[in-house]
Amino acid sequence: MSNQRENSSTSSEMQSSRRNFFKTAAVGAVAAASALSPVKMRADDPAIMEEQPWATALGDPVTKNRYGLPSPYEHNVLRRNAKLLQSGNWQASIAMCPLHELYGNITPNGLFFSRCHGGIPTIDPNKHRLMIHGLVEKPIVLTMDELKRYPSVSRIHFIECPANGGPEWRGPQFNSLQFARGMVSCAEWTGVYIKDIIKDLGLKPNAKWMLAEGGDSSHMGRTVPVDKVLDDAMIVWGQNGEALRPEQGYPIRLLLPGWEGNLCVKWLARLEFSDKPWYAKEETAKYTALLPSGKAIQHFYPLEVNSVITTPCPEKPWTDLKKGDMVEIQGLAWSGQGTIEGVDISFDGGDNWVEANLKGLVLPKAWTRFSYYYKYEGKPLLLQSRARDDAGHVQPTVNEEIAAVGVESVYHRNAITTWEVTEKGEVNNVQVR
Ligand SMILES: Nc1nc2c(c(=O)[nH]1)N[C@H]1C(S)=C(S)[C@@H](COP(=O)(O)O)O[C@H]1N2
Ligand SMILES: [Mo]
Repeated sequence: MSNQRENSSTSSEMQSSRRNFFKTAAVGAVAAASALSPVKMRADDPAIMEEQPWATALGDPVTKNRYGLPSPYEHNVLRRNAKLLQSGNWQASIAMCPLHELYGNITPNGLFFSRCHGGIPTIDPNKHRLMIHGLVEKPIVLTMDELKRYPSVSRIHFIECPANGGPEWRGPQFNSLQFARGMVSCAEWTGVYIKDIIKDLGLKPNAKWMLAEGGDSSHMGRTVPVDKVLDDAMIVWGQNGEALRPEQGYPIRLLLPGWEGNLCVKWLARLEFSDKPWYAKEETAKYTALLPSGKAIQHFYPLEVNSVITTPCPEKPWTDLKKGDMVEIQGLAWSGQGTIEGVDISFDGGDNWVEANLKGLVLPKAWTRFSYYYKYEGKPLLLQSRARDDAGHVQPTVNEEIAAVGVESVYHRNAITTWEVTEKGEVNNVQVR
């Protein structure tokens, strides 16, 4: 009944009901019940007292966008590219995810970070094949339709480039969340577990490694231990309910949940099983961690527990807040080695900690959103988040991380990030050791 009344009410009825609301509402009671303090009853606000143009004329036809687009008012919500991270040209480059503009735990496909070594190919799925060969009993070449006949699963996982945060080993380089931390995103992936394909093909006992190769100009040959492949590696074709985007590897990519993003070979064309890691045989690239001793850790695949506060951040400061305002601190936490168990927040650069709430889904090897309701006091802060996972890992301080691995490595940086909040509410990327 009440729905029907709403639907049939005329705009003048609606306007008069708004006026009545201002006559009868007990301002004090509303303010007390609200998280916003104090609420201003904007009886003189034309945005509520007058009809807006979009309420008095028909809108666009439903056929306007066959594939929908965000509101034009969201035009600033974009992936962005940093010169510092550009390796020669914009084909071998990276588009960073605007972490500060996201809600929940899923990255919309148009904003998913994208790292490419040879540009984004436009692959005709009818001409794309997946070859699986090497130390298998029955080598096979699959069309995309054949691949999709395997029983599919959908799983939510983040992908992170191990170079995320890599420019900042010696100190902050970007006064920006997007540029400092935007090489990570999270999606629901649909595809098939490789172990289910392997059941058909039969793996030879001496198969210890799998080479994955892409169909793009960089081929991105990567080699991974077979244990991981038989655990949870997937070949995926779906991303958040639609086909993979070209930037993410259309028509198919390899997904190694929780492991370095570079291993998740896009535009996947070939899997070859072998008794040796490929870089022992050829010059196939690999990512390693260079230690202060000059030695390097060679096998370094799973990503560590990590987190960052997304509001506030340099792009979303607290300059509009007044003393006493309640405000939600939010951020994202993830671990390649398990499920996020908790996130602590510090306001004083790590001396004291309070526990944040985990919001929404809390899944293994997936983004987990955390939240803390805070009364803004207009004083300077050193704001930090510290995530813990169920494998017992805790994010290190900058000093702890440097003591363990030095500063020569580009990859796997997961030390605690610090946002300096000034008296005016501006937010800066600083380093607290
Ligand atoms: N074929 C191919 N696969 C690739 C790459 C590439 O350039 N070519 N880049 C890799 C790197 S370094 C990363 S971090 C991830 C990034 O995945 P995304 O672009 O979907 O974010 O893809 C990996 N897979
Ligand atoms: Mo990467």
